[in-house]
Amino acid sequence: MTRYGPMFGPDITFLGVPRCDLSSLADADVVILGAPFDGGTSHRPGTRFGPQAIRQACYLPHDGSRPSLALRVDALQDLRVLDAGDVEMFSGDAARSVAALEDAVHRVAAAGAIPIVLGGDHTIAWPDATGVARELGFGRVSMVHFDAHADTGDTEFGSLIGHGQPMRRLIESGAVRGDRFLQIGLRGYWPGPQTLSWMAEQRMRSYEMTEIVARGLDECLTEAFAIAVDECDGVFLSVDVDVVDPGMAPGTGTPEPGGLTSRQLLDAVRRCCYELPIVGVDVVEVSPPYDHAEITAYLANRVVLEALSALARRRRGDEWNPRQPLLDAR
Ligand SMILES: [Mn+2]
Repeated sequence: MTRYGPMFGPDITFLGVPRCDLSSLADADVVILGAPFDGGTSHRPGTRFGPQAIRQACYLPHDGSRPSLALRVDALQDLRVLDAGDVEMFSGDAARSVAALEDAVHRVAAAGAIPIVLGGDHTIAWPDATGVARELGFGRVSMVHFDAHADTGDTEFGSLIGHGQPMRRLIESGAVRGDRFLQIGLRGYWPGPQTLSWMAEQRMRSYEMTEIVARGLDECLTEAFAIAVDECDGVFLSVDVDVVDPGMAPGTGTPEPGGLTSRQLLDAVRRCCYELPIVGVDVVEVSPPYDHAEITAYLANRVVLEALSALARRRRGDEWNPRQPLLDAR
């Protein structure tokens, strides 16, 4: 099998990391996949252009090197990070698109590498986490899900496939246990009582922004992490960029005021990938046509880098001290 090309735009890789195809992943630690899909959006589209925007949004050379000042690792060098290009996802055929993505993610997981999927609308979390669970076992992978919205709707416009429904599909199929589903950053005016009752029946744990503000994000994360690792072998991290306040992430399809700051999201992603046994990541809902000054694309690029850097630091094995000064003569 040859490498996926770019579905749209020039054939670039994430910050210049080496290309790969899915038939030769033997030495890969992390494989980046593009999921250029917006056929599941309920409102503003544009996320089909997300993967390319996330790959390129950076002011430094695309040289496959990014030394993290905070974590003292160069994830793109310390880990074998490869970019497989974009899975072909025709937004007019959601069923075929999600099947193709699930197979691609499964191939990465079966090779022992961590898939990092660049969305795409949030529909893709369903095939992403399913593809990993097919390898590690249904019910063996928990979910940490950053989002303004629960994404647990039953149907939308009469369809089971869409960006408001992936989390319900994952729980219904048994890929992810409802009681190992941790949602961070919910707010606003959706869903209604019926869906909330269904979520309660599944014993999902959802941290609404008011609780996060009252208790502090760190305390909520610590509590969520303990649930995520209980009786599970790995954790899937799904980051919907709309968890961040639209003032700091305007380029998205369903903006909801009053979210996390970009700093909070970056720190939270770092904690997830440093403290948890992460087996897959997706970063979704970046819609470049609605972005301004690439604010949202830059944030998503840094979310991916923060995840990679924390994975590299976790793999190095020595303890990380967040209070250590940058310029330490020792
Ligand atoms: Mn979402």
